[in-house]
Parts: sequence; C-alpha cells; structure tokens
Amino acid sequence: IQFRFPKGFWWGSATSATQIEGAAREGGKGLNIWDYWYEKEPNRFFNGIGPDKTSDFYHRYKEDIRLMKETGHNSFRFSISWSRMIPDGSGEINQEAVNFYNNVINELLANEIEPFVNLFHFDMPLAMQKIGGWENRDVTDAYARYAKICFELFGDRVKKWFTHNEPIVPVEGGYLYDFHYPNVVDFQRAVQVAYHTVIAHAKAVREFKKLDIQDGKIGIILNLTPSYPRSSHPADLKASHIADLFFNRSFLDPAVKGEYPQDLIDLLKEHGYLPAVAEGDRALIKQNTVDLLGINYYQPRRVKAKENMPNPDAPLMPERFFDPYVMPGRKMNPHRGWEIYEKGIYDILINVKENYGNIECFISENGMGVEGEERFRDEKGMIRDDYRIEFIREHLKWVHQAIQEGVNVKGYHLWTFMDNWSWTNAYKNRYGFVSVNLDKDGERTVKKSGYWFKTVAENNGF
Ligand code: BGP
Repeated sequence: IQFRFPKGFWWGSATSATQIEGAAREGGKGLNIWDYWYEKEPNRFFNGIGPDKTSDFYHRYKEDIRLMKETGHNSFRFSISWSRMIPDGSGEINQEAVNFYNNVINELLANEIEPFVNLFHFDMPLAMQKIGGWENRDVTDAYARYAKICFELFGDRVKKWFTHNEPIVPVEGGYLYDFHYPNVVDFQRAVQVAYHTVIAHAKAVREFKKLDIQDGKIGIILNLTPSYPRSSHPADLKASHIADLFFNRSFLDPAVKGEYPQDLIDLLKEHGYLPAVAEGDRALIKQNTVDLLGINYYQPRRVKAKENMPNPDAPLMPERFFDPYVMPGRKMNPHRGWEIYEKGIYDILINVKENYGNIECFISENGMGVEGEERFRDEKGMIRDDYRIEFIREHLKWVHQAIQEGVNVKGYHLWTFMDNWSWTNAYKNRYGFVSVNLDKDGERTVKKSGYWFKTVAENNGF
C-alpha cells in the first residue's frame, strides 16, 4: 500500500434529499422551491424529469444502504428535507417524515455506517420562499427551530451535523446568475440573502450548543474553489483576492473564525452594498463557530484583472472586479465543462491548516459527472468507469500529501453514492458508485469504481 490513510478515516459518499428521495408529494411532504419551479418550467434545465422522479430512496433506502455496505462505506452524508419534516416550514412536524428519517438512521447504524446529516441542501420550503426566503429574517428563526427539532429527535444517534451545503450556491443561482428559483438578478438582494444564511447558520449552531449533544459535532459544508490569478501581477492578484472574498471567504470566515473579512466589508461599503444587520449579530456570529468543516471540491476558479474598464453605472455584479481566465492546456471534464485540477484539493487543505486554525475537516464532495455511461457497460452488466477511479485516486493522492503535512483531514466522501437527479441537468451527468437505470424501474448496479472503492476503504489506502 503506497498511500495509507490514518486509522478511522471516513470513507463514503454524499447526497441530498431532493436529489434522491423522490416521493415529492407523498408521506405528508410539503412542496419546496424545486417541486414548484419544475412544475412551472419543466424543460428549462430538467429535460422533463423532475424531483418527483428521482432514485426513489424514500422507498428503497434498505436496498441502497445494503449497497453502501457493498461499496465499503463507513459513513454516508444525506440531507433532511425541511419541507418533509415541517411541510409549511414553521408549523406542525410531520410524523411520517420523522419515521422515515428514523428508519434511515437506524438502518445505517445497523450496517455500521455513520450518518452525517445536513439540514439544508438548496431546498427552501415553498411556504418559506413565499414570504421571501432568506431575504426575510423571520425565515432564519423558522430554520433554527427546524434545526433544533432535528437535533432533539435524532441527536441521540447522529453525531455529525451540518447546517448548510454550499450556501453560496443558492445566492449565485437564485439571486445573481439565474439558475435557481426565484431567478432574481440583483446584487443587493444577493448580499442580503448571503448574510441571512450566515445568521440562520449561526442560530442553528447556537441551538446545537445549547443542547450539548454527547460527542456531537456541528459543521458546515462549503464549496471552496481556490481562486488562482493568471499571474503574480498585482492587478491579477487583486482580482483573485476579490473573487476569493466573494465566493469562499463570505462563508468560510464567519463560519470558522466568527467574523467577516474586513476587506469584504470595506469593499461592500465602498460600493454601497452592505446588508441590513440587527443588533447582536456580531456576537451571534462570533460565539457560534463550527467544530467541523466539510469541503466540496470540483474545480478551481481562475481569474485575471479586467481587460476593459467596467461601466461604473451598470448594476454591480461580482464580475465588476475580475475576468475569468482560461488557462492554456488545462484539463477538462468535457461532460460537465469543469476543469480537473487535482492539486486544488491540496491547496485548499493547506489554506485551512495555515489560516483557519487547522480545524477538523473532511472532503465532503468531489466527483466526476459523465454523460452516457451506459456505453461502458460490459457483458456482465457492470459499468467500467475507469476514468472515475483515476479521478478519485489522483485527488486522494493530494489529500494524502496534505495529511503528511499535518492537515487535520478526516475523510473523503464522493459525490455521489448512486446516480441522482441534478439541479441543472436532471439525469444527464452521472456521478454515482452505483448506476440507476430509469428505464428499468430504477434498477441499481454497482459500477467498477464502487468495487474499487471498497478495496480502498478496507485497506484504508491504495
Ligand atoms: C454540488 C452540489 C450537489 C451536486 C454536485 C454536482 O455543487 O452540492 O448537489 O449536484 O454539485 O453538480 P451537478 O449535479 O450540477 O453536475
């Protein structure tokens, strides 16, 4: 074994409620923004396949957890659907949802798979969005109540909790670049939404700390995209610094350090875009930092100084401060259009060690979306996804290197366990260890990468 990982390393995968559960209108679930948006615009991103037709984990969780065992999982991250738990977001608890999540948690534990539970994965309950979503401060209280209910109901068995997955994405998608509902393009509103998400997060952490769950850890999951400048020219460095402030540090700093970067505050102030804040917010954020950081990594962000002077009268967008930079010779995943740069995962981890107190962390998502994987199915029925094995292995080498250099990184979770429904392409790009055949009633088959991963997990290395 050339790359050996520390004892107890967390091997597993990640997923989210909307992307796997299905049963969107079953079991007393309320609608969320995805159910609603899909109904309005079924062909915009979704190719006519909505979150009502996903991998059907709601009914098939037992079979799926058995396959987790077969693919070497000792841990698994999923999310609780807020609108399943509390159909209107702030009122009655749905007992059928409590039963379902209890069953999932118990089944995982019976298979010696540790549940990692995330509370919010892009899925705002529709009733909450109708009163403004994260723009409305009241929603942060409804969310903290929901979080508290989950901690109380499941905290005896679930010890790893996360408030949000990639909280910057609903800001980008919903309020800047028009790929999530409510399809707003407005920087001022985006700033408010981002700020309230941090407040909601801090309130949930406060609830968690009050309960003092034995051995419990509370964290957040962030998609950290290292922001590389084209060159070391000061103008390029400044461009990458600002991109880093907007897309990484706007959540990383408050969550881990308990405060916003002063440069970010100054920049927003200079342009007149500070959010509305309430008294006591600063202390709330300061006192409620996380114990554990989940890091999602897919691709870096490369930027350069703006080539043309931006029009100062145009509405402000982050791109006022930098241009994207296409690095010659970069390696691409052609299916998803994302750059593959394995060393990025190491750069993030070193940054966490050097600038964020070497907080306990793990890779909570990393993965490769591929279209048309059926063509790799062999005569025995197995998809031979050697490209995925290579993708994982090359990233793991850099994680291993970071561990050698003292980074406190405790695990690696692939996105994702089984092929699932995606926010931007429904079922086009497949990411799973396990394939799901929608033409054959969702039939599951383990891919080559799933069996490979099992040997890695068993050997704790490769
Ligand atoms: C992450 C999300 C996941 C997942 C993944 C793959 O940003 O946390 O929910 O979907 O990206 O992206 P996509 O499905 O858009 O290819």
